[in-house]
Amino acid sequence: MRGKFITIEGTEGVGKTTNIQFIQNWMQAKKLPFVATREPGGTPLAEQIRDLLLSPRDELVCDTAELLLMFAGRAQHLHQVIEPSLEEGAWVLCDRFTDATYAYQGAGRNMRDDLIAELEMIVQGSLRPDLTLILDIPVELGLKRASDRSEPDRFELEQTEFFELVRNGYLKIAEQNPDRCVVIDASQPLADVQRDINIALEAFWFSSEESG
Ligand code: Z5A
Repeated sequence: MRGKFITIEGTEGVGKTTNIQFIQNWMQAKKLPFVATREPGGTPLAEQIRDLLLSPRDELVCDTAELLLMFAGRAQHLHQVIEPSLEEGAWVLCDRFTDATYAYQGAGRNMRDDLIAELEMIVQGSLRPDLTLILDIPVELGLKRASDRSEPDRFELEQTEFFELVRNGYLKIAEQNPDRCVVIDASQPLADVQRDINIALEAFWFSSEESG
């Protein structure tokens, strides 16, 4: 049976990396074969594209180049990792996917949704995540958490207003895709965030089992 595709999303410092380990533990407890991966990245070529995208640089990266690089990495990642894993029956847990493109390049950089949708169709066909957990947090709190942890990358050098647009972009995606997306209040203490993630995973598991 084909595996399930789960993505985790949110603005900077929401706790994706922290909670991915928790989700992996949940999958292990269910004895599910799974692959954990990330975007941009996930293959040697796509990781090189990630470096190009995230390294701060003097040259201004134009919005179209940024968008195309995101989808170039995604095409390779899908071809080499995501599609074959799902096909073999593994669950795929991905740290960010195309919702990030709608949120960052679409809402954040003001690129047209129909243009992103066209690239999405070319690169993914009909493939969409089965479940998306959107960790939501006030922007200032996320930026503080991220800056306490590491040096800023090219995206983290953006202004607060940019991340407000991105956050609203994610909330709009959740509103438009209520069957696929679950918004988790990530400003809570970690134990409460993980309780809510567990509820979302169990509900998804139950409905997947029901539908065979
Ligand atoms: N991007 C894009 O523009 N378009 C696209 O299509 C895609 C991506 C796919 C790389 O993403 C960049 O690519 C990203 C968008 C862009 N922008 N940036 N930067 P990334 O996912 O690799 O990088 P990130 O968003 O910066 O993730 P992050 O900084 O690694 O944050 P995180 O994983 O969500 O957070 P964390 O490391 O788990 O937690 C941050 C700190 O908070 C850490 O010290 C934790 O211990 C702490 N933490 C976590 N949860 C809690 C709670 N509940 N309470 C207290 N403290 C907590």
